[in-house]
Amino acid sequence: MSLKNENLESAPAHATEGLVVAHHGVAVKVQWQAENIEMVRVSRKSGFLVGDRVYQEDNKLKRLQRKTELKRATTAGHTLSLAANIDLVGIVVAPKPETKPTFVDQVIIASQAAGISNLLIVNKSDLPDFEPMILELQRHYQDTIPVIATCAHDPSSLESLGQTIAHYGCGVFVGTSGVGKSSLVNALKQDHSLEVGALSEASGFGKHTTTTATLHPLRQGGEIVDTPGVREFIPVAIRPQEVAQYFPGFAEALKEDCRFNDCLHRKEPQCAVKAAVTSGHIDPSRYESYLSMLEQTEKQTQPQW
Ligand SMILES: Nc1nc2c(ncn2[C@@H]2O[C@H](COP(=O)(O)OP(=O)(O)OP(=O)(O)O)[C@@H](O)[C@H]2O)c(=O)[nH]1
Ligand SMILES: [Mg+2]
Ligand SMILES: [Zn+2]
Repeated sequence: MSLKNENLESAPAHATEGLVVAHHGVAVKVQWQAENIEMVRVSRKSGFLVGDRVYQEDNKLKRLQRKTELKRATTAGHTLSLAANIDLVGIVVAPKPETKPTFVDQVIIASQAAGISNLLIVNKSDLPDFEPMILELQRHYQDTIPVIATCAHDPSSLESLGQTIAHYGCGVFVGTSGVGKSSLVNALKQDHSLEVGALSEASGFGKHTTTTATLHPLRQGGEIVDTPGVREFIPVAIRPQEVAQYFPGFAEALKEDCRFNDCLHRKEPQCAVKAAVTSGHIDPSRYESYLSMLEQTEKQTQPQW
């Protein structure tokens, strides 16, 4: 399997362009035209991703240049690529199950670093604890990214979500297992093609129902990629200095200069970020989240012995 032409921007004139809509290890599902979907065998290490634009040449599948690539690191330090050519990452959270507090910040930083826009989707608006949750998230994030309320069981609540995805092009849903990613995709497609799983009665968490990423064209326009649930989304290849640059809610404070150019906004004197915390412009809990992301990033960038 050769990927030599991966810096081509469009398929050669003699070839038809397709889109990878699912990945099954030794084969990828390619959508060539509206109705023509085909499984194409590939080697396990071929590196194709859902969202890749591809064409066939000499009986081989080749991919075109990627506009973006969304990646995360595992806690063990491996890099996992989730999808290619994504324009919008929809971070899905819900009152139940809970999402790890730093998750939203992790995804925003990883997306920003990859040049991809974000949207925060607060799902399960029908649950009783929804209102205080969305108010808190709006307070923290709405100056940085749009925050929208949805109920996957109420199609009328999904209009703005569908329009936003269509406006951007290709979206992806990421979030903890059980928050309703597949339910939202089903509702947007107005079918029940994706499996949905009830939360575990014992633990209250999701049961990791979705096990592989799949891409779905939407009737309103655009496409959406459903992904398996993850608890962590550790950004890959980010320098510690970039954490503050991408951290949601820090932009205003960073318009002022810190004393040191390479300030990490931790213990350094005359720091614009710490001044904003003291004056109440940055919430102390947001600053704590920043410090934990900074620490995680430093661990990542240190050589592993
Ligand atoms: N009350 C309520 N339940 C919802 C809503 N959206 C999804 N659910 C339920 O939440 C549970 C999990 O939904 P899924 O769509 O499987 O969640 P997921 O995020 O795809 O989970 P994984 O595939 O495990 O990552 C199911 O029981 C859904 O019916 C909603 O808006 N309101
Ligand atoms: Mg799912
Ligand atoms: Zn500083």
